Amino acid sequence: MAGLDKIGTYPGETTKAYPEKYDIRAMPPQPKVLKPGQLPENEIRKFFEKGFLLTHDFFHKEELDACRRDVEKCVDDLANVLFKAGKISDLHKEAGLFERLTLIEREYPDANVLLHKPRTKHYLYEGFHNLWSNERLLNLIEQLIGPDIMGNPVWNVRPKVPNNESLVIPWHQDAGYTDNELYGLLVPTAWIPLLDATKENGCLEVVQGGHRTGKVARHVGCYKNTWYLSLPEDEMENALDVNLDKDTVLCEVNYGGLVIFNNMIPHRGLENSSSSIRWSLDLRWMSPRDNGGWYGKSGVLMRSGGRTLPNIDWTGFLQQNEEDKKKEEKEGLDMFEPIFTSPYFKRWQITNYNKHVKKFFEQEKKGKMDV
Ligand SMILES: O=C(O)CCC(=O)C(=O)O
Ligand SMILES: [Fe+2]
Repeated sequence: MAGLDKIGTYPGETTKAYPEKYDIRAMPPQPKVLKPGQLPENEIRKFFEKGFLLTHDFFHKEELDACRRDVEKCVDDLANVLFKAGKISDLHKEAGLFERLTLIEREYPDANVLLHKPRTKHYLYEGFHNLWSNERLLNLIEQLIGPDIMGNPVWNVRPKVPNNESLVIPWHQDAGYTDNELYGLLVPTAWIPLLDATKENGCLEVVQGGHRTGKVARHVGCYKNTWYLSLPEDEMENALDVNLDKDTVLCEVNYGGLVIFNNMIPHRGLENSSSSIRWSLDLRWMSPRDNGGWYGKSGVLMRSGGRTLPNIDWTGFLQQNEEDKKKEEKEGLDMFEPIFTSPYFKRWQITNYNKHVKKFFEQEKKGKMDV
């Protein structure tokens, strides 16, 4: 992890910079005739110049409605698991998608964390994988990374429950979460809200142009009571040559639209001060050439030579989660505890030892003693 390029005390730090992997030099040849879902070259250029693009009215209603139904299933799955374990006394079946988890959390605070933990993680239901490999969406991603496309193993269904501080995601670059070897690998993310995303309900904010130095700035862990890294504002301005007053862009986007951003651009998810849960999906892709992944986890091949595979190997892809489940069990971790741990905690300075960080290092110590 820490190579010769290491400059400071923390493995995530590096003097290497990869501007050419993210700026206009990285733009693949653009098609003369646009396929469905593809955008004109001047729009695509913006992705490389500003680090993100925002498109309204991209999806058909049925495509996202299927995801809403799938999120309902994920919440139902979670409610049933909690109910069977005696953690909640009411399934709140009558509540709608935008309220149910809030009601569950009144009885079981921070139940949302369980959607990210191995044994209670949201399932990759059909609506989700259909969206991830959606033909028009892959046509657009092809304009960013070329005709061979792999799904990156980092994907999330995110609830932003109103007024829950543990769901506020501070400024960060996604690359800050991955190994240094992946810093120069372009990973576009599609951030897709399942309702109109507004400033009030906690939409995204990005710092345009923050990718142009091609550097990962110094992150610190972990923000307040979350498991998220954060990028201090002065560090961001100094290291990434941005001016927050001028470069911050609020990304309000309606149901049907999406924001696509690269893994070097600083962004954050605002607090939800509305009364509805802000559900969203974040899906990522990479080129299979790059051989990237997530701490030993590989992606899922979706498109080769511009053609979507007739049988994407979702089963093989999901099999990888079985290892995580076994590991969680073997390590004696409580599957219901709303604590999330991850190897990226080791990569940066820890300035706030909250429950997530403490548990991680406790486990590390235990693991070393068991060897
Ligand atoms: O959904 C959010 O609030 C932030 C999401 C984010 O940081 C990401 O998808 O990379
Ligand atoms: Fe992010």
